[in-house]
Amino acid sequence: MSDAPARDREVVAGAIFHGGRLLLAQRTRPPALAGRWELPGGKVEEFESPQSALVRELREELAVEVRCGARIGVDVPLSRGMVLRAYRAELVSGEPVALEHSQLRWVDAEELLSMDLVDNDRAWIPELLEELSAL
Ligand code: DCP
Repeated sequence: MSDAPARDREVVAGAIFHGGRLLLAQRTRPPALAGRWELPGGKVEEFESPQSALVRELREELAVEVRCGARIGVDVPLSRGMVLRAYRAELVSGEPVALEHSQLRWVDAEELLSMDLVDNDRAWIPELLEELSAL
């Protein structure tokens, strides 16, 4: 974990769409979030771009190579001045594996609505649903 102050730091999350489905990942930590589902991602390091951070995080967490695409959905304020932002992530190579999550699931629009998403990620449901309905 970095010692840099958290203020103004960004957390990035990737929306990977494939075959009409969206990839969700089930968190293992912290205890308050364990078992709940999210778009995979993590903190942007100091001197790192959000795009590079997303590529790095998805490589570390899912063992895939992605290309970072456009923003999707609203900025979600986190504690300590941090902000959470979702980006489209296009799979370039590899099949996602849960290296840091307890499991992964490809969901369609109906399944997305039934998943126990972390509260922050619920902010993106309208755009995610719109994309899934258009696929
Ligand atoms: N977060 C979220 N929704 C996501 C991804 C992250 O609400 N789709 C939140 C959970 C945490 C914060 O953002 O409060 C940071 O996420 P992670 O713990 O996944 O990030 P890192 O793994 O980079 O953090 P660290 O290595 O510092 O534990």
